[in-house]
Amino acid sequence: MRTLPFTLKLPFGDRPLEWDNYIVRTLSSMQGQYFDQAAYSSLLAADDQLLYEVYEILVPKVEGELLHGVSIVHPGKVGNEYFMTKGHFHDVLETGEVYYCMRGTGMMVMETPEGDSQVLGMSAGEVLYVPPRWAHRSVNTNATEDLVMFFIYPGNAGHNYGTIEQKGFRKLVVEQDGQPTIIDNPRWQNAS
Ligand code: PAN
Ligand code: ZN
Repeated sequence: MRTLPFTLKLPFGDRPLEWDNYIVRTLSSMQGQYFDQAAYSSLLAADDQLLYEVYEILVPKVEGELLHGVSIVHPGKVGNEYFMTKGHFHDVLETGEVYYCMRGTGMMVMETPEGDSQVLGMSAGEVLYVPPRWAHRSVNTNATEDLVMFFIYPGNAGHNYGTIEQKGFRKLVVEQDGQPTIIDNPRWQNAS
C-alpha cells in the first residue's frame, strides 16, 4: 500500500512497470454475461481464454485517496458480442471515475439505477468521464488491437458486481455487418 508521494512509469500502450496487484479475467468468470449462451459454452469448452487484465496501483481504500491503474481488454468476440469487462456500479454510488484511453478503440457501456443509458466510443488519446451513479463496462471493438486504459477513482468507491451479474446492462455492443453496433439487451427485461 502506497502512502507517500510517488511517480509511476507508464510506457505508452503498456502496463505500469510498478504495479501492486494484478487481476486476470478469463471467459469462465463471465458466466451468464454474454447474450449468445451457446457460443459462450462452446468457446469455453475449447479454451478458458484470457479476456482482460487489470494492473492496480494500491493506495489505502479510504475517502480522499485515488485508486488507479491500467486495464487491458483483449480483442475477440463471443458470438457477435465483443470481449468486455464484467462491469459494475461502485458500492458508494456517488463516486465517479476517469478513464484515459492509451491504445486501441472501444466503447464504454454505462447506465444508472434510474434507467439512463449511454454508450460512448473511446479511442487512443481520449479521456472518458464516468459520472457518479453510472455503472460502466469497457468493450474492445477492435478486431486485432488491445484496448488499453488508465483509470482513476476514489479510494472508498468499492465495487458492486452483483447487480450487473443479475441484470446485465440495458445495451449490448455487437458486430453487425462488420461494424460495432449498439443494441438493446433482449435478456435485460427478463431479469429480476
Ligand atoms: C476499473 C475496472 C476494470 C475491470 O478499474 O475495475 O476496468 O473491470 P471490472 O472491474 O468491471 O471487471 C474500474 O472501473 N474500477 O472502478
Ligand atoms: Zn469503476
